[in-house]
Amino acid sequence: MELKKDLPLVFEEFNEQRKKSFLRIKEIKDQGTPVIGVFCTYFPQEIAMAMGACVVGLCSTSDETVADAEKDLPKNLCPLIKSSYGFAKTDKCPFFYFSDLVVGETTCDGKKKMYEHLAEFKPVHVMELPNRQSENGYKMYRDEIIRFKEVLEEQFEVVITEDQIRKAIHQRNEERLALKSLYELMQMDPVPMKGEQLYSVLFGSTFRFDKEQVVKEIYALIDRIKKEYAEGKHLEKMPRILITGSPSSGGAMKVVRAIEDNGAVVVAYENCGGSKSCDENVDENNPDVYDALAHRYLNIGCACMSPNPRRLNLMGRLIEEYKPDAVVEIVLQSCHPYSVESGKIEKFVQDNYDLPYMKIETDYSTTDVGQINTRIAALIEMLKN
Ligand code: BJ8
Repeated sequence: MELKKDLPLVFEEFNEQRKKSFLRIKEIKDQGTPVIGVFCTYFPQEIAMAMGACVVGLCSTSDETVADAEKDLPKNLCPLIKSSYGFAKTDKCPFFYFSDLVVGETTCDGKKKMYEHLAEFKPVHVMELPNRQSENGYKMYRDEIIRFKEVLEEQFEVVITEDQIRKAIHQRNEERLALKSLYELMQMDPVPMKGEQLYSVLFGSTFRFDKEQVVKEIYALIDRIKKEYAEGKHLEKMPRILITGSPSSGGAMKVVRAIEDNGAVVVAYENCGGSKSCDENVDENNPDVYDALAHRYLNIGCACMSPNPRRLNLMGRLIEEYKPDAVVEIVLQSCHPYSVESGKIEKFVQDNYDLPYMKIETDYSTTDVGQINTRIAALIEMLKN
């Protein structure tokens, strides 16, 4: 990253990263590097990284291919699942196209069943994810991680050593630490950047394959932001919002835009893509790398876990650290795990922190932008008074 560039331009470049990587992935493939396509934050990336593979996120977030997906899948299915399947089926996503292996996890029912359709035209491996963070669950996921390593070894005719896994763990930890240091800047009041700008870096960095370089760029960005902040270059004081719920990338970012267009700022993302992805690192002191990975990943507080106390723990900590004035939950349509859990979340933030809570159920279309805008505007008006 050139330090001469204006900060908005740096954010814009991260924002464009997914598209830019469409070309890069072909080069990577042409060089003979295996490409592993993934769907979920529970995926232990370090195992694939240990054999030098390139890991790409396949969750699609536009409604462009939803109609194609609905020929095979029911209409009342979560848009993330339909969009992802639609891009795979129509060969419109280069990441799908170049993936040698697609890896899914047994998270929500919709995704699980979609993988069966996907396996008809793509090599798919599904990791069995326990639904409970119990001792048995951790043991089971540890075994499952080893099984996945063996699948890679067999398919790509390689040996993956524990030393290689340890190096990958360190590299991913460094990346998570850098991203966490960036989003922690939002604890400042007033904030140094918009929540949408922050998200462009969090999301864009997942499509950067030069991991060491991206870590350097993120720290350079943090230094720049701190320097400019000290010079008084920051946003005005405004109502602070914490986002939770289903992943908010792509089409669902309309909620974040509505918040920021109406004079508030998103200070924290509890959901995947934000703190769920970066909050915890893998324990590098654990001599059993598989156990360390199983604990780090199974600790994620996704609504697919039942019960799911870790989501509340993280949410409570974020509320204390980021001091939001309200919590907005994005629930993708037909996302039953987050929709059913939303009542608990509302009660948790109201009873423990006396914060207003708003649930927004949406998809990737633009049909509800006006309605979302009206509801968010009313919430922010209330916060300002
Ligand atoms: S760890 S949030 S990435 S499962 S939105 S497909 S849950 S019906 S994306 Fe997720 Fe992993 Fe959990 Fe994160 Fe199903 Fe809901 Fe759709 Fe979802």
